[in-house]
Amino acid sequence: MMKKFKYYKSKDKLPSLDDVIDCSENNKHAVDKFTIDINKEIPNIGLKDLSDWNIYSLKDCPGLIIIKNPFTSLGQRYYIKKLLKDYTKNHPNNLLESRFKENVIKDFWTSWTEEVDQQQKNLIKKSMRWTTLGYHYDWTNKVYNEENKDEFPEELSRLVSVFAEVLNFNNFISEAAIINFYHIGSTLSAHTDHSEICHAPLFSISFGQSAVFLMGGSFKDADAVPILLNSGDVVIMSGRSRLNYHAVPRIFESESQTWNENDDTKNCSVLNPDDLKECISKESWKQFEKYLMDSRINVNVRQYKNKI
Ligand SMILES: O=C(O)CCC(=O)C(=O)O
Repeated sequence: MMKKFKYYKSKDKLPSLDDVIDCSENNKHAVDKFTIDINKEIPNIGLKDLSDWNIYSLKDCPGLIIIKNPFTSLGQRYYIKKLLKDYTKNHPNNLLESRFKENVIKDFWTSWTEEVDQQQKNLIKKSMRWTTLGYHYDWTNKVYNEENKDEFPEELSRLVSVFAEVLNFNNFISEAAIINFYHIGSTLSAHTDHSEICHAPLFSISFGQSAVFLMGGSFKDADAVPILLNSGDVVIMSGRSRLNYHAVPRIFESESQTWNENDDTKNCSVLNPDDLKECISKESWKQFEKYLMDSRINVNVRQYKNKI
């Protein structure tokens, strides 16, 4: 894991991405197609028809499942807006806990969009690293606790329940989430997610620029598999992979901007119309687009306490 982390992180010598697994039919040596019941009914919450979903499991990582971008273009924009604007408001994040506290940071999105000084704008943007939802993670003691929790955002919970149901993880309850904000050049070092009492599958959804995601084993020294993650991709760490080491050594500019392909409202009828308007309007979407130019957002949702 550490050797591969160093290799893909390298700034001096650009790493080759030839060995990075792009989950698709072209990589049959590394992935298996995961079949689902396409006749299941799913709500119109910005997801493609089930018959258009492509899901893979990784031969070398039992329990790891990847849904390749199941979102419609507008569906992606909708959740991007939620993660950047709505879920950063009134939820713990590193800006509120840092030196910005003394300044006039009302909330991350308002501060970033209203700031006129480009340098300050970049500083606010680049300083935002995480927000927590539901049970708030205590980073110092690496625990969750009963006294520090909010109601989990309903729409994010509904989205993850749909993924869980489609994959037959039927009783999943969203109880805690971490939103990670990355920029080109930022990394997340090798770690395991073991603070949850319940080791139900972990759902990790990414938007914006692409990343190399490393999936390792139960020891830090074990080898890791490099996987390409693009905007909209959903990683599910279940079974044996749930407690394995993983890391993000590289963020890089994606080849396509799938969140911009169209603003077709197909399969979006259950989403909030005012929020949708904000994603469709060229004027209001402009700020989100600017943010995404060199950024990646990842939200990973965990069941903390309740046993399946
Ligand atoms: O950004 C990612 O894809 C992974 C995030 C992650 O591993 C975490 O927050 O624990």
